Amino acid sequence: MAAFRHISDAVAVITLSNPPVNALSSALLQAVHKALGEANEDSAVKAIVLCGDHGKFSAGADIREFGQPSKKRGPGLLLLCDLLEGSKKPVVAAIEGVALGGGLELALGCHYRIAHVQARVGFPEVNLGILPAASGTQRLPRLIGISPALSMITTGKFVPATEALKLGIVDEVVNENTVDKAIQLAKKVIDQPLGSRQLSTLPVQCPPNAEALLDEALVKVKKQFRGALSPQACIEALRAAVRLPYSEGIKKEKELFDFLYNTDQPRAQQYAFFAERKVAKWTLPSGVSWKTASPQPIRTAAVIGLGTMGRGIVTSLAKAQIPVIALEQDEKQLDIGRKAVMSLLHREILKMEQLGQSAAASQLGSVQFSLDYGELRDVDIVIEAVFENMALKKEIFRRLSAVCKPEAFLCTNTSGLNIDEIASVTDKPQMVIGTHFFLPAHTMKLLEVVHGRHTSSTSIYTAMHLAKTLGKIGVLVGNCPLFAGNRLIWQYMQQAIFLIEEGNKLEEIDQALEDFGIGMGPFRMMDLVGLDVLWKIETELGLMGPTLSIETLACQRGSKRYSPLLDILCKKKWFGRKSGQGWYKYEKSEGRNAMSDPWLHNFLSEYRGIHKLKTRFVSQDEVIDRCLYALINEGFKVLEDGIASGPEDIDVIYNNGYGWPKHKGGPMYYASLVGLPVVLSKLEKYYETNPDIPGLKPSGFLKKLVAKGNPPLQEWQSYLGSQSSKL
Ligand code: HSC
Ligand code: NAD
Repeated sequence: MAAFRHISDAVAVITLSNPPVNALSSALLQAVHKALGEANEDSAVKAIVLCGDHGKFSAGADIREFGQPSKKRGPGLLLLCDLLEGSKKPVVAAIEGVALGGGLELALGCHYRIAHVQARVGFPEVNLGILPAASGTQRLPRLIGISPALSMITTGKFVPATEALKLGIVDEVVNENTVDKAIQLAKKVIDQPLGSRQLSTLPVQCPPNAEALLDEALVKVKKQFRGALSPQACIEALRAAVRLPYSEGIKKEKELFDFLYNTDQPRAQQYAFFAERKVAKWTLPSGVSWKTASPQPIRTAAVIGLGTMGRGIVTSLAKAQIPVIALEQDEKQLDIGRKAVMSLLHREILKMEQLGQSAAASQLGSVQFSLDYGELRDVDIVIEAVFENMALKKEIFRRLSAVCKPEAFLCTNTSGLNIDEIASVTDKPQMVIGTHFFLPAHTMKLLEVVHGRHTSSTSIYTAMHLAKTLGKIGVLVGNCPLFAGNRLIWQYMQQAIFLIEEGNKLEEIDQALEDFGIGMGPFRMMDLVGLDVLWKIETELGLMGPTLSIETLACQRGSKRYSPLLDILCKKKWFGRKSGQGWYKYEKSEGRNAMSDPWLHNFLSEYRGIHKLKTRFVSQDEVIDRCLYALINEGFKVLEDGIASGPEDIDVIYNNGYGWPKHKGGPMYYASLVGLPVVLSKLEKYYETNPDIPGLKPSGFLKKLVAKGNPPLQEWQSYLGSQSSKL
């Protein structure tokens, strides 16, 4: 690793080099510091270019060094930014690939910035539970103004070079060799005054309503990222930029960084970052890995069923410029589906236009609507998203097997039906695979890729690669009822329903879990997913009991507790948001505003009376404990059954598909943070009082880990034999 330097016509070129992304490790910072000192002292050097090796400027501070004792660190990043800015010789940053976090801070320390047209810049620190802490929160608003800086720093979004040019972050965007262009610019500006290029000396560009903007942003992030501290700290750092001189602003930035650093949140978010990278490197017990398998190109696709999920899947494919054939069962449904897809695509076009992208519509893959299976004969992939019904899915896969070309991948979006059974009706079970999207399918980041017994490694690799193409995170899981994510969520939903039977209001349960940080409480989530969908899943999996009238409703099946409430609502055709009524009432069908339903509250009192269920006060803590520990307990069972490769996989699934708060790392990380002995003792306590709820019975694997002395999460898998893997 070196920041080597060469001189080209009076211009010293200092190159950041730390593969693969030039993360700014202590050693690299030290090397840059040295090279900069030499360049400044060398009288032959009149200007300096700072660039990165391997086609990237820098992905920022080396996250792997976070948490290491600071005395190990050499010259800090902040000092280096100041030295760059204070250089008497002009410094030009040549940005290729990415300039993120500390990388962008270095570039802002430079006097000029040139970016390659495909480069991206940004401050993603907020996603790691911290803030740009080497002057980013103070220099950026001085360059581009408070409002765009606020948006960039609180969202962590990557800004493409062309947008960065419009915002004024870079001075020039080029399509050729960026370093050569930077050298040309450096020569041009030799001996020119640098005062106006030293960002720390400039005033912050501030509209008169800056404080109000910051207040508004604070309210928004508190609501959107409940409990997450870094977005709030980012805003306070920007407030310091508005109110204080640069040097005081820097002190505040450091103070906020130190505050965040002493909480659990950065560690949780950094864990989540590396968990995503680990999951991307899936391996099968057979030795097949992302390194040895190869994906097939997906040039055309088809989606069958344009309901809640299918329409989002079509949109997602079109966004990735993949032409799609969208198929329905009859004219009426096709018409409904067409309107829904067109409306989603229209929204995408508007979003792209707002980002200044020209000819937005032409950047989407074409969508052709059809009722004819014959049209699917040449597509590379088919994704089935019809009702959750095994007989129907089999009928469709039989037809696909007959119609599609032999190399076509046949995917099902089933929420939890047996992939092997679906594959069994085809003559190419190796091409059948689960691609489990999450609602809304065009925006949710997760794709659970479900591996059947006969699924080929090429099919797996292609599905995992498709996830990337769609801008999603693919997580490979094994085949079992409900797969990984839904197995956990089912236990959580069950607890929530039992708790309302015991006396809680569903509004209180949603509130408690949303206060914990989960994006949407269980009842609001069920209403969004569609109670009919849940009902069909439960019916197919034999989890639903017979429901007759309120007097004959059983809240017990054999020795197990059972709630008929979902069945009751579905029999009334109360399917949630889509029908305007579910656990909550909505102002209209597809409405978003969940309102309490007095009928349900009255019904529940009557129901408790008939079944002699004692209404009791359930504390918010018990609500959270029972719902979350039941979910986590199932996570240990999923690991024990070999359905997921490790706790990181479950956490990535929850962070990206189920609205788990990222600042809490994921449910398995949360369990490790709370401590496995605590998780076990709580489960034991709740199971003792509810012996008819098997979901509360502590998993054997959890008990084993506690007996082994509560090992760190990264070691859990070593306590399972590889023979348990279903992957
Ligand atoms: C920061 O910069 C804080 C500053 O404000 C300074 C604070 C100073 C504090 C002073 C206190 C007073 N570090 O994702 P990929 C690895 S915070 C270490 O698969 P892609 C990654 O783990 C940082 N390693 O590739 C993987 O390694 P593996 C802000 C990093 O092409 C490999 O690189 N920056 C790393 O899909 C390839 O990564 C960010 O948050 C890093 N910074 O995406 C950027 N970045 O092969 C985070 C990556 O061993 N990075 N690695 O598994 C990214 O978003 C993506 O990695 C890229 C590349 C878009 C860069
Ligand atoms: P939905 O009821 O909203 O839509 C199903 C669609 O399939 C309907 O438009 C229907 O007309 C169509 N269809 C039925 N039979 C068909 C046939 N023979 N040919 C073509 N189209 C046909 O259901 P959904 O919520 O979109 O769920 C679809 C699948 O996705 C299910 O397997 C479900 O379990 C799964 N899933 C749902 C969610 C969710 O949150 N709703 C999430 C993940 C997975």
